Amino acid sequence: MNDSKMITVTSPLLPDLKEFYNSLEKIWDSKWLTNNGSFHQRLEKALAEYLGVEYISLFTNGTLPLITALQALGLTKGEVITTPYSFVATTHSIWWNGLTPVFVDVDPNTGNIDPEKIEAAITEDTVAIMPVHVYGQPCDHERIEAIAKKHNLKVIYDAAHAFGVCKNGESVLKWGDISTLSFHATKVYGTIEGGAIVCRSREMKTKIDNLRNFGIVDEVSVAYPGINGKMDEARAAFGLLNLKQVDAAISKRKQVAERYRKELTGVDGVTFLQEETNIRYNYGYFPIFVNEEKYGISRDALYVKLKENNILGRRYFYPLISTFEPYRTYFSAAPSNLPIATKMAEEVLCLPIHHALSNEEVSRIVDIVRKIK
Ligand code: T4K
Repeated sequence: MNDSKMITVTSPLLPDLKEFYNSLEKIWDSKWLTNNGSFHQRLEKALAEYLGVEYISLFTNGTLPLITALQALGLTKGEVITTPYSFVATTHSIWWNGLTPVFVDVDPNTGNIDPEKIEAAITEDTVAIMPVHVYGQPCDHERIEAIAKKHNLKVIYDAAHAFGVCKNGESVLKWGDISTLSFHATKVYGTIEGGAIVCRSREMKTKIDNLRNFGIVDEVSVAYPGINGKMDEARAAFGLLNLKQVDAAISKRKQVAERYRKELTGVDGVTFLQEETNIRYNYGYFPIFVNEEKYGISRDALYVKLKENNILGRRYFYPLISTFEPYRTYFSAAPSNLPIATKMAEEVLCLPIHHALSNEEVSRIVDIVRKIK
């Protein structure tokens, strides 16, 4: 291990401490700490505006929105088609609702569920599709939603990585029946822990807001077996301050991504996902794919080499969800059913990317990947 400064895959976006302290003073003065307080209300409004969506409900993390989305759509029995190439929370949310996850392989160009393969996985028990905009790469929503319409299925997008992502000027959060977000500290935009649901109607938002608060409708009625998913005032205040600097953070991330693309193009055995000009990305992740035969060493060997140089890349998303203990015996989890996802998981390495990464740090990373050091 050398003694250079540690570089992590991401770094949290932190508001100015004095400004955060001022917000905390206001919360202290008001003595209103949670349960739809004024900071919470302001953040919901500000986020709806920033993201260009009409109905958004804040949550205490990005996993409860997934669980609650399925509840809100009344899905309590059957199969949900999903991707194995994601963070494990995606599939867990299906399991937590007593539903059966059905894994479908991904498209090698995006890492997202391959619409081409969805129909073959539909049975009479299928009730929904849960795709993920992995790394903030928009899914092929037109084809996914055409299939959903034909088979009368709900579509819930796990948009945990897609904060602010737009295609042809439209927020990807407007797609499907429901989209969910994560505001975890490791994300482009964070509230320490946090998340949200974006839905399509006032009625649905009311239902989601009730589900988020134990299913309570008013002082004397509980309509659903809801959960406690509420975001507190301190985190809402943190989120309001971060909203002021998220555009600058995305610009910095974009510069890092552009340098990686420029300086790693042509490295034999290293590829990355292609960008499209009609998409506004958030540069939350920079995955590279290492072909051992062409690159000369394996992805894991490169991962270790970076680590020895105090650079902590992450193998998002390895291992595949379908290989984890709770899911590996499912019929659809067979590696033969998921060859592309299996290959991507074996080759992927997410390089550090965040707003605070210096040019010198990017050079250190690039030099190692290019085998200059
Ligand atoms: N759906 C998808 C597609 C998701 O990717 C996620 C979460 C969810 C749903 C669920 O959303 P949440 O319920 O989490 O809101 C991280 C995050 O914990 C997780 O939010 C995220 N996806 C997943 C992809 O990554 P780890 O285990 O990789 O995080 P950790 O603690 O190793 O942190 C990575 C690096 O970030 C560290 O090396 C240093 C840096 N870091 C991290 C934290 C927590 C900091 O500098 N400061 C920090 O406070 O899971």
